[in-house]
Amino acid sequence: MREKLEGIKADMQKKLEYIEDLSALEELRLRVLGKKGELTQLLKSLGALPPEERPAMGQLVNEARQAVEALLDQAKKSLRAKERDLQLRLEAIDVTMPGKHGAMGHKHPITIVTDELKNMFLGMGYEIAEGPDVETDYYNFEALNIPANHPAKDEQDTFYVENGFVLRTQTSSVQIRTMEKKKPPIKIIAPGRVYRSDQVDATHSPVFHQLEGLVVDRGVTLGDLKGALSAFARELFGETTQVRFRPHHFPFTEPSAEMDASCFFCGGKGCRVCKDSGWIELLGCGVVHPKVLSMSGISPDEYSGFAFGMGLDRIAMLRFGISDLRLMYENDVRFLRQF
Ligand code: 2NM
Repeated sequence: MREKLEGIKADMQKKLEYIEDLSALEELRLRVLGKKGELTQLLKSLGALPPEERPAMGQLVNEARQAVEALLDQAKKSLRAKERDLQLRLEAIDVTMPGKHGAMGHKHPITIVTDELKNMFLGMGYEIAEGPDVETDYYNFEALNIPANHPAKDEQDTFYVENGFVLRTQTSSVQIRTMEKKKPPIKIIAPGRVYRSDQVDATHSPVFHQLEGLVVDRGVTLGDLKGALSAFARELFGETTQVRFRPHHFPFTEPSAEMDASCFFCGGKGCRVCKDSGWIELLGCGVVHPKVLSMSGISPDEYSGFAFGMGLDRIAMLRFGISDLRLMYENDVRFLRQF
């Protein structure tokens, strides 16, 4: 009996050396201490001994049982610790590993320029106004004092949608809508897409972008227009920029002008950017026609205003040295990635 017990203990100690996980340990425990385990069987067999031998043997078996349980306990603790170590190692995060970089998009050059100009005008106290791309004939032409027989209304220039709607040919319609809704003082810019039925080439596209501005208040003069727009030109092209105004004609302004800025590239000496003229044509402008004010419900006797409009595509091309407008609408990533 004594030998058997020693044998069980020794066997257990040997097996424990090879056990690597908790489930194998449990298997071993059942084999020794389970209902049909070796020790349990031994304990049962005590009944067959003569009564005087039973207490001593019983004590021996119990001691062996305690020793085996202690061994199992110890093994269990060290296996648990080993498993936790492994788990911690597997779950460890190496914060020094380089991160995964998602592909970043790029802003379109027209978006960059639009954002910059918006910020310049916001800084001068303008608000940003928006309106629909699909317009009525009234807002796109009539309210701007463009008569029914005006060449701009020709189907060759304007996209007509069904039921007399048009794709707006300038963002002035946004300004008309603002004048109808709001009392002066009005000080807004309207950037956005505009549409004209143009043949595509290096400088023309049926979709392009404009930024128009409108200021209406008591006592607004041509002098205010010149001051505001030359300040804008200096912010856009630099402090030393000169401007000049050339007489022009628009149905919605009187007087009307075009404004040139001295070339930011050569400073006015003449270069390929300004085509040797020293000047860059920047925008159209004028004093809002009294008829335009009164049609939108603003009394021209009480109020006056100035307005201006510029092409954002052309400014983006100048800014980034882009020579062909078509590049801006092809969305070739090799082009877009450069901005
Ligand atoms: C331009 C040039 C000159 C203009 C006029 C108006 C309005 F709504 F007040 F009549 N909005 N924009 C205007 C004036 C636009 O673009 C070259």
